[in-house]
Amino acid sequence: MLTLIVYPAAFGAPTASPFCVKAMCLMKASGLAWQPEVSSDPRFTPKRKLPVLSDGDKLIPDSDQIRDHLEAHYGIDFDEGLTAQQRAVSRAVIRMVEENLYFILVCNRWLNDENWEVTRRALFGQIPKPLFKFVTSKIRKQAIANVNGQGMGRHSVQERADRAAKDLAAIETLLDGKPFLFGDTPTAADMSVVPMLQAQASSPTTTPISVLVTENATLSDYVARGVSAMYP
Ligand SMILES: N[C@@H](CCC(=O)N[C@@H](CS)C(=O)NCC(=O)O)C(=O)O
Repeated sequence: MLTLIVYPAAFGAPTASPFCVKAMCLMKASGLAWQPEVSSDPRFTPKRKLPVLSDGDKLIPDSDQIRDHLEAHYGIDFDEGLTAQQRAVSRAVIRMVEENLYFILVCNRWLNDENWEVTRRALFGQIPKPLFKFVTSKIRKQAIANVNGQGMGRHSVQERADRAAKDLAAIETLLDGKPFLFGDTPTAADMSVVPMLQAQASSPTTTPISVLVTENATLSDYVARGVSAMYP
């Protein structure tokens, strides 16, 4: 049995991490027998991140590598029916949400002081009280260093919202009235995009970023449709 190691549920999603949700959607779409295993501690995984897929004696880290593994070893094509052109667009969209929108999400959850109070309780509520503040402050410090190193943390909230708005407009244009990005059926890009938008929309407090999804009927409907069709 395949086992997918993911973070616990939070923010109205089956797991706090959009990459873990994506991997869960891939597992569901694969039709293979699998089970989730919940962990809050990625320190002992191959890349010290989650998700990780356990398949026999192999540990496969990273949602992209999990997709590659499922496609290579189980003959699955998550982009079945797509043209070479659509597959290229799919790849670009996945990179846009995972390498840009994701860091905007991290800033929204971890930099914003009000959101952070909710985030730390949602993600680390199981840490014993005497250690809670110390441990969570240390983790936050690292998260802030990461987004500053990546660059997104150096932008103002408004600058981040302006960037997010352009990515979201591109997604809306691509949807163009279709239920999913490339037609009536979800493909790999939807499995990256929907969890990322759902995470932006379920911001602990209303922010300039969260309203870009919650107040946009096309995107909100798309997220609701994707959650119902793709989430386990
Ligand atoms: N490229 C990876 C990203 C995974 C990722 O960034 N996971 C985050 C949670 S959203 C994580 O485990 N972070 C732990 C850390 O950085 O210490 C993927 O697609 O799986």
